[in-house]
Amino acid sequence: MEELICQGCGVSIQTTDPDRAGYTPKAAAEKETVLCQRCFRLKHYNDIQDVSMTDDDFLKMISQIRDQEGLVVHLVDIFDVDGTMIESLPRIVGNKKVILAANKMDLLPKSTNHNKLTKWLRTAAKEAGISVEAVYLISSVKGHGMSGLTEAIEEYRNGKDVYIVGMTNVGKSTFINKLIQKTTGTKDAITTSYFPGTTLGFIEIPLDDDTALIDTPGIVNRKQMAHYVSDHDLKLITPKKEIKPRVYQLNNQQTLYFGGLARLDFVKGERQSFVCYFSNELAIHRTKLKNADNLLNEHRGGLLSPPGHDTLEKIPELTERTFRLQHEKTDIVFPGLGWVTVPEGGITVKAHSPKGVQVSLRKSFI
Ligand SMILES: Nc1nc2c(ncn2[C@@H]2O[C@H](COP(=O)(O)OP(=O)(O)OP(=O)(O)O)[C@@H](O)[C@H]2O)c(=O)[nH]1
Ligand SMILES: [Mg+2]
Repeated sequence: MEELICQGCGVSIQTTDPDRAGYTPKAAAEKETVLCQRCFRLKHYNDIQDVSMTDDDFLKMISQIRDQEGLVVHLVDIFDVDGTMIESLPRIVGNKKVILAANKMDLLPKSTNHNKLTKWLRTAAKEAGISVEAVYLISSVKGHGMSGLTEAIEEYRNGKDVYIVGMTNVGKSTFINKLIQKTTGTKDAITTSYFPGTTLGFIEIPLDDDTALIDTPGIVNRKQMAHYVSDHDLKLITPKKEIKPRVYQLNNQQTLYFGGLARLDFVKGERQSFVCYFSNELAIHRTKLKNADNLLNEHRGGLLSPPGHDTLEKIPELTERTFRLQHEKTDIVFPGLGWVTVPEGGITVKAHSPKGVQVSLRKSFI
């Protein structure tokens, strides 16, 4: 019998063990369009079932691409470039031509300078050990930038297969769905969700008689905030609309709390503005540095949430790191949560984030 693949997530279908990935009741497996039970539940109830696949299982699957010919489209999430650019990508997928596409552009302010951002991304890719043929800025949800990217794919694929590769949750499946919708009119062909780790196997979308566009499972990055927060909190910290930057004029010895998930202390330097790019729904609180510890102890899970009261236990303790900002326009990045742009240099800040989610600095990209 030919192996059946779930059309939603690419997992191999099995009808014997409800607790294992790919389970489908026998009757459902005989239908024309086969969907595993997990995809069915995600689609209809937005409810995610855990699967017993390790991070290594995912990585091994992606590594199968190494021996194939084709073009790689590396999708990153523009809201979390640091957490989604794959270090040394060629080591995983082999030496192939790579197009870099930064997805979720609809989240950045409309005034964002695209030329500057494209250059910034090219440099970031180079620093990550990836040499790219071209860089595209897209929004898979809105469809922005898609035609330029599809033309480039056609040009660079040289009549070969195309692999859409990226960390979990960057929008690979959403991107392919948009392409399918544009060509056939069918909506939401593949399963997508805001949970990381949705796609479990390769899903081939034929391009012509011999070649295909292939959706792949995401690579897991444990440094992402998404792995430490509850489903409810993940929904809240994930921006859905264009981010409205929130600007705070701070004196030194003042602190900003981003919910109760992260914190930035202005330790030393002249009064200046801190421009915050986070989900519009995430509450930001300003307090005096000397009161900051108390505030957290008393109000974490309440005024300072997320984390919600019931999910406090899940989040690791906040750990701190001190940075001296030398240059103008630096972003202090809380991976997966957002960033704070400091327009002028010459100040000292202390950034707090859950243990495992490491704060970093970058040259501002907006
Ligand atoms: N704002 C915004 N959200 C997007 C965009 N593209 C995808 N998303 C959202 O990002 C989340 C993840 O999308 P998926 O398409 O499932 O991501 P994936 O890369 O296939 O994830 P895995 O299969 O887990 O590796 C979903 O909540 C999508 O709605 C976009 O262009 N803009
Ligand atoms: Mg997917």
